[in-house]
Amino acid sequence: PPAEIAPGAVHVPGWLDLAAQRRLLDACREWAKPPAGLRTVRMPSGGEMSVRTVCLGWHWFPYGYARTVVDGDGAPVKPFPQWLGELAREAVARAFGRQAGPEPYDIALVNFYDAAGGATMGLHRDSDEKSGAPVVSLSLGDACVFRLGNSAGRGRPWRDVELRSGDLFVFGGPSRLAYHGVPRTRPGTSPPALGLSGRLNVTLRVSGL
Ligand code: MD3
Ligand code: FE
Repeated sequence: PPAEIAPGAVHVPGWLDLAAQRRLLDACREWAKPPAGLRTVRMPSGGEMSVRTVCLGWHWFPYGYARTVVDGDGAPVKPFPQWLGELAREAVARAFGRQAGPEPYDIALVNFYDAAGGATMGLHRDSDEKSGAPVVSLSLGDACVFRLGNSAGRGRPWRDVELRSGDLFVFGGPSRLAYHGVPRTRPGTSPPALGLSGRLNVTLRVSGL
């Protein structure tokens, strides 16, 4: 059942069945291929993110959105498929019990957490979108500890939630600008039938651009 973890932040465990997880994983494997495929993001500070990322619809770079891979191979970003937009609207309806607003979902960011490399994501806010529409998150593969903080800063209070393969999380309202991150994954917990080593997270967003 959906659980409201914080105002506007709703967790729906096991929303995607195994067949739906497989379809999404197969699509991610296609999207990962070059050009405009999976890449390592370099921060302005010079450090590299430990997750690897592929973008659809709009290319995210620190810190903004572009139509080409401005900090990589320069290729046009892959298109955002209509079925992902429909999936996002179904996700919002399931989590919030009401229809999503009129703005079309037009960005997908796929993050790959390597099991062996111990990939994590530090606490941050997603503030490069011009729209306040809810962010939809879908998890595949290894479980992880997801940390949901507050919108004032990186400190407490926060809540740690275990995210597993097939889980849906939607972040809207007061949680849209909350700090959040992934302090650890749990290597070896991916469902064997899925055929994925490591963790994938797909976020669906409205650019407002
Ligand atoms: C809360 N991804 O891509 S998903 C990200 O699991 C990101 O890869 C994490 O943070 C991951 O930016 C966490 C959950 C998530 C995504 C977007 C949010 C939580 C959010 C936006 C606003 C508030
Ligand atoms: Fe984020």
